[in-house]
Amino acid sequence: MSQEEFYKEISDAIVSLDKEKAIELATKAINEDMDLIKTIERGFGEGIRRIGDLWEDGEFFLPELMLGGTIMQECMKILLPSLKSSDKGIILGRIVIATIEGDIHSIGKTIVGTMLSANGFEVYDLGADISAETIVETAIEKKAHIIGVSALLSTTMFGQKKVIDLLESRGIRGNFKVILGGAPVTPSWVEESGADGYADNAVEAVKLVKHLMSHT
Ligand code: B12
Repeated sequence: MSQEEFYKEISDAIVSLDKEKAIELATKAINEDMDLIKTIERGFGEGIRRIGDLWEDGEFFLPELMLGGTIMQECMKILLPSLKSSDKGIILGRIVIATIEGDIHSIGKTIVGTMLSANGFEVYDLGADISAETIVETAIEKKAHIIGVSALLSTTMFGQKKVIDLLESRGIRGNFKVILGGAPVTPSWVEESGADGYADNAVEAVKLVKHLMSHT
């Protein structure tokens, strides 16, 4: 079976909400030493996004969206620890990452955090539904170089700007680079919100953070 067929099989297992099959394929990817980041993005990520589209088109309902999210998280529990194990123990920078208040989408943010940690960054993942105040307080406390804020809803996206506004009102905007991510985030939103950059997948997020670190 080609790699593409394998990714398609994973994506189909997620869309069919076939938990057993999805877990079997995640385990296979580990056992056969496959490219885990591609497996996540092109297999699992693709499948869960198809579920989102089906939900938007009215073909899937909330229970299916929720079940898809749960299966995805189960599979990430299998895959993400193996990404982490490639950590080489060199700290390239400190990052505080969270999904903004009012938003419980955590899967993409967790993948980005794990990839950054696997690439030598010290990552403080605060979880989802986190206030701008908590994010800023933690960044100060941990002496972070970078703050990553995720938002998956077009409504909560505005909360990303709250983090930047808060840093500005405290006179500490220059101490941190702020990066954004999540499906609704666009280059024009990054500009409008005053953030330092955004990435639409975990591989790009690592490149972005490395680039920003070289300019701190
Ligand atoms: C799974 C899912 C859920 C799960 C979340 C489970 C969990 N623990 O995360 C559940 C079922 C809980 C859920 C709930 C809801 N959801 Co939902 N959900 C999704 C879905 C299908 C997939 C999201 C996902 O995990 N994608 C896979 C990951 C790998 O991709 P990602 O999140 O985009 O992350 C990547 C990049 O964006 C980037 N990235 C992400 N974060 C960051 C951060 C930084 C700093 C950087 C640099 C990069 C970065 O890198 C990641 C890795 O590649 C999306 C559809 C979609 N197309 O996004 C809808 C979607 C986001 N949901 C939607 C909605 C409306 C809801 C609900 C409001 C539904 C409801 N009526 O209750 C609730 C929201 C509740 C709340 N208050 O938050 C809409 C949002 C519409 C909008 N534009 O506002 C979407 C787009 C579905 C749709 N097509 O309409 N959802």
